[in-house]
Amino acid sequence: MNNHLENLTILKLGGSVITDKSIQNQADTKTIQRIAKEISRISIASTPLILVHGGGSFGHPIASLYQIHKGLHSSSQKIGFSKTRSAMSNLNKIVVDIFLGEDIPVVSVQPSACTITSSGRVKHMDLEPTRSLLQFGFVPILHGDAVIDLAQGIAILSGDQIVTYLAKELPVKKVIFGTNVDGLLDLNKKLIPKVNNENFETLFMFAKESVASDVTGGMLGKLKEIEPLMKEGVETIILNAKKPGIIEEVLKGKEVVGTYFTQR
Ligand code: IP8
Repeated sequence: MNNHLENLTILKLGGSVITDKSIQNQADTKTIQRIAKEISRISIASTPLILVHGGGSFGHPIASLYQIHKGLHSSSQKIGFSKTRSAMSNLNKIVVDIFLGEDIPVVSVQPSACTITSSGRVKHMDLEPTRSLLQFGFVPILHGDAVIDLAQGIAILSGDQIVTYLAKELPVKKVIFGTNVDGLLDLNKKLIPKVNNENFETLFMFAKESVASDVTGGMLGKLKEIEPLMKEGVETIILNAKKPGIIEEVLKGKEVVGTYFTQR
């Protein structure tokens, strides 16, 4: 891996950021546009970037309807698997086109075409295309997806799990989870600004599974993915990507409002 990847950063854009979760298949194009503009002001040469996005109102309702995350139990789920896969490509196309409009050299890497899971966890993901794209200065863009699973036939691979996997396999310095809340909130809805190995365990009680249509577990699922990142020493931040300017600031290394996860 080249030295110029030393600042490699992963930005996950949650489905709650880029879609309107109350209307099926409705992208929040204004927010995507604003975030794309903010990223266009960053030097990809000095801050190489991988983008990952969630499913929001494209992936989750259809996955939930056909219970794709529970595995293949009836042949009537097959059309649901294909529809979920297709919905994610539709959302990805919207995101990609908006980023291209801001001259950001994004290239889609379709997770279902390069990943196999077993019981919902990544067993193999071909990272060569992503690695090469980074080396040539592109911005790979991946997303949560419907994938083939060795143990249960089919599964939903969350964008959050993709982030954790990439951060384990690539020399990732920083991971940013863009959500529609300021970070992890305590029981009084107050932001928890700093988390480390010492207070991590107690946090699970604050994180609830999000509304029924989120088949990958919302904030709780996210915390489970963040735990190994924190232990590996990858700086991880949950922030509110709906806030204008915050993505640009965090990518420029400024301290922003959010929850920061560090080893100590
Ligand atoms: O929104 C799930 O990805 P996530 C994608 O990152 C699908 O959990 C297909 C529901």
